[in-house]
Amino acid sequence: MPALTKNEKLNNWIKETAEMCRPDDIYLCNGTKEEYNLMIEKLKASGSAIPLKKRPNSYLFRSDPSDVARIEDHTFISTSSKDEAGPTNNWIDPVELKNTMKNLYKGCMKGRTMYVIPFSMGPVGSPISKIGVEITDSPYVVISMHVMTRVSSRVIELLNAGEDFIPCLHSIGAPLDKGQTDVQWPCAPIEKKYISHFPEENLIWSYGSGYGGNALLGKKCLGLRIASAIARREGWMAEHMVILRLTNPEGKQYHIAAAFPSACGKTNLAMMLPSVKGWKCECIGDDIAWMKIGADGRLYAINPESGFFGVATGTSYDTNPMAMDTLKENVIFTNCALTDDGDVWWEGINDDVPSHLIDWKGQDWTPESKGDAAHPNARFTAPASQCPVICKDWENPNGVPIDIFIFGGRRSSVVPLVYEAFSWDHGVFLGATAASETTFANIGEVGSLRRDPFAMKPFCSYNMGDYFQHWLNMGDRLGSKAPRIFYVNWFRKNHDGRFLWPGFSDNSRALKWMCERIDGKVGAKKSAIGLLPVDRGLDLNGIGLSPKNMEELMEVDLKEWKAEIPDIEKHFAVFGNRLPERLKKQLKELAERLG
Ligand code: OXD
Ligand code: MN
Repeated sequence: MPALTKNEKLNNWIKETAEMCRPDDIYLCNGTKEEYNLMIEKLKASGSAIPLKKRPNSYLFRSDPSDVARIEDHTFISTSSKDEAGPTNNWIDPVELKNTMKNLYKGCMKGRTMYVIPFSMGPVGSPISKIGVEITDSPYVVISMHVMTRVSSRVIELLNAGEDFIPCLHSIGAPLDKGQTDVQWPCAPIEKKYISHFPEENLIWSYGSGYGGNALLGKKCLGLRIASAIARREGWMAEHMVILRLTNPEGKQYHIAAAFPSACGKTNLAMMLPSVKGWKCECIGDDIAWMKIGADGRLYAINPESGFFGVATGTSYDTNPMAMDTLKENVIFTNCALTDDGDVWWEGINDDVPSHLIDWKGQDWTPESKGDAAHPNARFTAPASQCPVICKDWENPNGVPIDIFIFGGRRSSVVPLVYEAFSWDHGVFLGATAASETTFANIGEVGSLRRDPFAMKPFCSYNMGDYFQHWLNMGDRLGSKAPRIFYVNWFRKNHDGRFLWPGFSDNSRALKWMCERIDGKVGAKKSAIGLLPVDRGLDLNGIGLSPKNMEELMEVDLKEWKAEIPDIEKHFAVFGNRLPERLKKQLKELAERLG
């Protein structure tokens, strides 16, 4: 086999992988438009890509019903000891897991092409960026990686010059016999799906799924799981956060990084059009932030991705007009419904429910049909550069200086709209105890409360007790230059089950309050749980909410909060002696404040 690159480690890995997976041929990707079109032609010919008449260069894909979301039960962190992976991860001994997976990988690419995708997470050459190489047998993954990461000949040049990379091996696990016709969405049965990470050796092995975070290995696997372990070793942060720039009427800029569990409106927040007069919001990233301390001692963030892999369901001109405008062309849609005139449709896109659709399973659908037309986790994959409010600095290799961290979750009760942490340690406590009611972005029970520290529970690839300590350590290093920390809940409901807060563009009111807090322009009142806006501190001009509504929204019910304590204790107990003393102290102080 001729060497594909001048990077010996890469050539050896390609050779070994080909010997194990036995593809019919091997293709080194360069990220060009021609290459994208070549993949699309292949995907059209196999019936996987459905061209959309209404959106130029856009295609609809339908996945296998067993392959519709991230699969946390089949996601593994394989470290030398179980304790290193910690209580929040599924652990299998690396030798055992590699043996199991090598058996699965044996001959798994027969009848298919093995694509080698060199990509950069972050602007090529940024001191915060990292290079990965994904090997995959899925042309859908190739086009998605073109959008979500930077695939280019410049990355190949860096590799040729000897730059190191993170190997990311992926197979859909569906070899083709000679003459066998392919299915629309080839993948392995659920019991054979493995999304495996070996953080001690910076290695990813994924098998059996072609969907999103299971298959586009730059995103959750490298961007968060492997990166979180590297970040801890190297003293930086890899977080599940949107990054946005807010500019006040005087032109002062604030940079905010916010962590919310999946499907809590992160993409909506990242592209928000503020309702507060004179304020501007620009998007830098909608899912992942990599942050390093700069020469001036502040924390600088980049978005390591170059596209949005957003939940389509519920996205509309009301909820996220900027996302809608991003989706006009060059988009990969997955598991949306198809209209008779060749466009995509999903629940919540508008008020017009068509009288006939083809649903995400490829079946005829009418409003009388039983199930949803689009899958609740239907997705769009779109270039970030197409977003009308993308910040001009979104690809700045130096990143943007973060002023504010926000944590939050989806809570229909208990948690008020917005409050500020008393201190860095208290803010870390808020992140470490963040909880949300579950949705469809991950497979599991919908609607139950799960503690999702820093929205990183599915993505932190080492013992989360140590991860909390890493946050405390970063705060110690940042000192007075540390971002201020806030907690929000856009989802509180009244006793009739109606949302108390309009959300979306009105969330800018909470963000404005945070900016004015850091500028010392507005006061705050101390409560048992943190610092709350004082009367009229929150700009409610023109929002039309009654004082009673606002009271309910901001209420801190000591009884309800006391009831949270045993749950937090239970949540913390899982980390045993890895739980930092400083967080135990925060819990004790909260209990004391609650009385
Ligand atoms: C995502 C997720 O897809 O967090 O971003 O599940
Ligand atoms: Mn996410």
